[in-house]
Amino acid sequence: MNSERPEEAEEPEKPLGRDRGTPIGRRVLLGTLGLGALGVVAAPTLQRGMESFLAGAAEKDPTGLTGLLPNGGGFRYYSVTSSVPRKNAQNYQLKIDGLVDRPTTYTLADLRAMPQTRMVKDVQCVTGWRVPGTPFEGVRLSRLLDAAGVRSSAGAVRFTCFDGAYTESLTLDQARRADVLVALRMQDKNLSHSHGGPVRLYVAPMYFYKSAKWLSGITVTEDVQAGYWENRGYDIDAWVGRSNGRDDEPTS
Ligand SMILES: Nc1nc2c(c(=O)[nH]1)N[C@H]1C(S)=C(S)[C@@H](COP(=O)(O)O)O[C@H]1N2
Ligand SMILES: [Mo]
Repeated sequence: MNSERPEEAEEPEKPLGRDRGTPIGRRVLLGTLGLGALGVVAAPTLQRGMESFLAGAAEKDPTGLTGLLPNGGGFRYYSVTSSVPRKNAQNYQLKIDGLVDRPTTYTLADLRAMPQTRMVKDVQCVTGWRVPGTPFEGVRLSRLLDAAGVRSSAGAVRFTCFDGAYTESLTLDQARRADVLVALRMQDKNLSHSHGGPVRLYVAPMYFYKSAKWLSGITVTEDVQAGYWENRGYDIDAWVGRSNGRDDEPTS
């Protein structure tokens, strides 16, 4: 039987500003507004603290709904694991192996000493949010592949992360594009832990799930292997505007 007084009649939902189209439960809405007030109080002086607080909350929210909280830049923080170890210049390592002549392990200092490429493009997540004109800076992946000496039998590259769970991959042709970086900086700052620092992948022309955070391994392989989200339904060739049934404006 139908309830005579459905809850909605008493509590009409309000649209949530920049996320009008997102279906969002009342409890989450109220939580968001509460944190919004906190943000207004805390943001001017505690932006960094707020960022890590939000990142911590996001890490415990597999739905990604904490991404709707105000975060000063339009980004949402995603992690598929509940916690991620912190790495810095003292203990960070990036290992390149697989079908290469010269397997190599780079420190952060090694990567910083290489020629850096900076580009400014929109970021597009497959769930719909887009952040305009975001600077990324780092070493071209093609340079690292050339230095390692890719063997002729190779056809793809697989990426692993020190969160211990996330994976991605690209064909060798995609990986060698000039707009694919092993990024050390984002928004003209060293990559923060929440954004995948100290080093993340940046695949400018593809949906942001390709840009693996907390990058720790690059393995040259024969064939493309589906990554974490691709095993859960996302397209392997993730061109912005030409995949995942979406028609967003291309980013690169
Ligand atoms: N290691 C790792 N990388 C990741 C993810 C993740 O959960 N873990 N999420 C992906 C997705 S779906 C997006 S939209 C972006 C989010 O990046 P951000 O947290 O810096 O906004 O990271 C991508 N790379
Ligand atoms: Mo995403």
